[in-house]
Amino acid sequence: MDCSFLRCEKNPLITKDDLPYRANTVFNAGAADLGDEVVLVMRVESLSGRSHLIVARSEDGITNWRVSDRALVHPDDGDMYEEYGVEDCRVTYLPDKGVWGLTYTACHCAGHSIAVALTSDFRNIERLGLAFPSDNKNAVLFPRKINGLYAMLHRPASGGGSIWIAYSPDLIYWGRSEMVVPPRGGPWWDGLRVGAGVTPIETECGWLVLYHGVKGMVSGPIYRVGAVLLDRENPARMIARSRRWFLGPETSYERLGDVGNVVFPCGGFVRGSELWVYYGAADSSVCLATISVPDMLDTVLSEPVI
Ligand code: BMA
Repeated sequence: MDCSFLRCEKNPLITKDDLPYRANTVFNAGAADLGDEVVLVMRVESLSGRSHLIVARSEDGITNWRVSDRALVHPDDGDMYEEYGVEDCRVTYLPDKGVWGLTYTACHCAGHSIAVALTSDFRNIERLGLAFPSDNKNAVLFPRKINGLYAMLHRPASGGGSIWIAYSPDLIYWGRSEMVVPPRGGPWWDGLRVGAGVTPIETECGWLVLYHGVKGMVSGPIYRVGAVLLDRENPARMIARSRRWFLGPETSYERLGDVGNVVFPCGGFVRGSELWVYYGAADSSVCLATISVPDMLDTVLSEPVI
């Protein structure tokens, strides 16, 4: 079966020209579906070279984006672990708390760490601190507790480029670490390193998790999007993994930009049977692509774990 993402014909949805102030670029965005509007938490790289997080809202999730002129999280907010910038936010609704959990990369003079924060309105946040010391990126929270604990996928730099899982009773103290998805090595499209993207989607067959996979080329890395299926009650156990990618850089806006050949999924949600994924293209715009969840599940399930 040919199961691939369908790119939105309005792509790229948001570029730096849509911002209410001058900046270098806007890209990787977490997403929240509020029903009557879609909220994106986008990474904007300012002309200083550091990134901040800014909110955009649209009723249909495609057109008429209203971009805030005040950062949700900014390196000048006074947090010493964010003074080099904040990047690549993932957004997960936490039903037991009735708020949204944000995970983003906090950049500082000692590297990159995972910061965790809460918001109820996407206007103000409550910082919960760093989940792990550096170097660590690509964190996303599961949308419910598993066996009584919050769960988070993340990517420690010292883990060989693999996705790991950690658990917490309170979103502050994290432990019980296990490796979940290693890069496949060699010439594989996800051979060099991998990192989780969109909030895990609970299905009858397991947690469907999108991830970016990086292949190292002599000309530089190529970032593509694949999927794994994780056990519902023990998400450290991988049930299946896509052998091929579902989205790769093909269009001019994915091939060319500040960092070319990059599609980088951070945000998304399920509407009906469709998965909407907001992804950064070439570190220069925010784009949207959709895919059928049942078709994606069938494709991933037809493939053995490697
Ligand atoms: C990764 C992250 C992403 C970025 C990607 C490609 O390491 O920093 O924010 O989109 O590289 O440059």
